[in-house]
Amino acid sequence: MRDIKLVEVRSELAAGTRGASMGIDALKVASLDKKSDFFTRFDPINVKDANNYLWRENQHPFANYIDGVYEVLQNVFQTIKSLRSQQKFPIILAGDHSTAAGTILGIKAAHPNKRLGVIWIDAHADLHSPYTTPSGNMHGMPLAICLGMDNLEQKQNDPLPGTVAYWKKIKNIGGMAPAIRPEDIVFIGVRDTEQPEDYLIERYQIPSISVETLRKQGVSKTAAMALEALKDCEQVYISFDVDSLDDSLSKGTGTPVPNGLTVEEAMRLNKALIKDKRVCAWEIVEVNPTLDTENAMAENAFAVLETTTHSLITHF
Ligand code: NNH
Ligand code: MN
Ligand code: MN
Ligand code: MN
Repeated sequence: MRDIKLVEVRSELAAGTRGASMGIDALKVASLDKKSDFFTRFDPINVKDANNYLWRENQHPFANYIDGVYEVLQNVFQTIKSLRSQQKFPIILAGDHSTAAGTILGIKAAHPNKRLGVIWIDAHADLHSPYTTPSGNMHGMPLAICLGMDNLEQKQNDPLPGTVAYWKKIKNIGGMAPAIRPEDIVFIGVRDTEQPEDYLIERYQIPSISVETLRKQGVSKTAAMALEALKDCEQVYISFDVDSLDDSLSKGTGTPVPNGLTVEEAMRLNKALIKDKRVCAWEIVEVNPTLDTENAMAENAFAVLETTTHSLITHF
C-alpha cells in the first residue's frame, strides 16, 4: 500500500505566459465534468505560492522573478522533505515546472544516502541556467538547479550580481548540492532544446528517448529502458510536463510543441513507470487553461493523472 499525499502548488512565476497557477483548478473542473471521485479521495496539502510578485517589477533579467521562485521552491522543498521523511508518496499538481527542483531537492534531503534518478517526460530538457536561458523563464531551469550546473562553457547572458546571488541560494536549498548526477536523468519526448542544452546532453550522454523511438519500440519497452538506465538509483522521481503531449491535442500549455505523445501513450507510459517500486514521487505540471479552448488540456492531463494514480494504488 502506498500512502499517497496530494500536493498542490499554484506556481506561476517561472512560466513565460500567465495562467499556469489555474492549471490545478482546471484539473478539478475536468474531474467534475467526468464525474470522477478522484478529488474526494485525497485531502491535499496547499503549498504557499508567491504570485504576488507578478504585481511588482521583475528585478532579474535572465531569471525572471527569481526572488519569488526561491520562496516557492523553499516551500515545496520543506513540504516534500517532510512527506518523504514520513514515507508518504507525494503526487504533486503544480503550475510552472520550476517546482520540480523543490521536489527533487526535498526527496534528496529526506534520504541523502539514496541515489536519486529522474525520469523527465517533457518536450523540453529544462537544463538552462541564467547564463544560458533564451527566455529568462525559470521553468526552463529546474534540472540545472538540481545538477548544480551553470554551463558557463555555453555562456550567452550576463546576469546581475543580485540574480547570481539568488541562483546560488536556489542551487543550495537543502544544503546538499548537487542532488542528482547527469547520468541519473532519462528524458522522454524531449524535442525542443537549445544549443546549450544539447551541449550538456551530449557531454554527459544523458539518455533521451524520442517520441519516434517510443512509437517504434512500444511503450512497455520504453518504460523498461528508462528504468534500466537508472538501475544504479535507489529511488526514482517522475516529472510529467503536459507539453510532452502533441500540440494538436490542445494549446493549453505555455509552450506547446508539435510531434508529441498521444494521451494514450502518456497514460500507458506513466502507468508502466509508476509500477517500479523505487518510484517515490510523481508530478504533473504546466496546464494553462487561459490558453485553451473548452479545457482540453486539463481533460487530457486529468486522464493521465487518474490513470497513473490508479495504477499506483492497484499495483501496491
Ligand atoms: N527552453 C525554453 C526556455 O528556457 C523553453 C522552456 N519551456 C518549458 N519547459 N516549458 O518545459 O525558455
Ligand atoms: Mn518542463
Ligand atoms: Mn516543457
Ligand atoms: Mn546509468
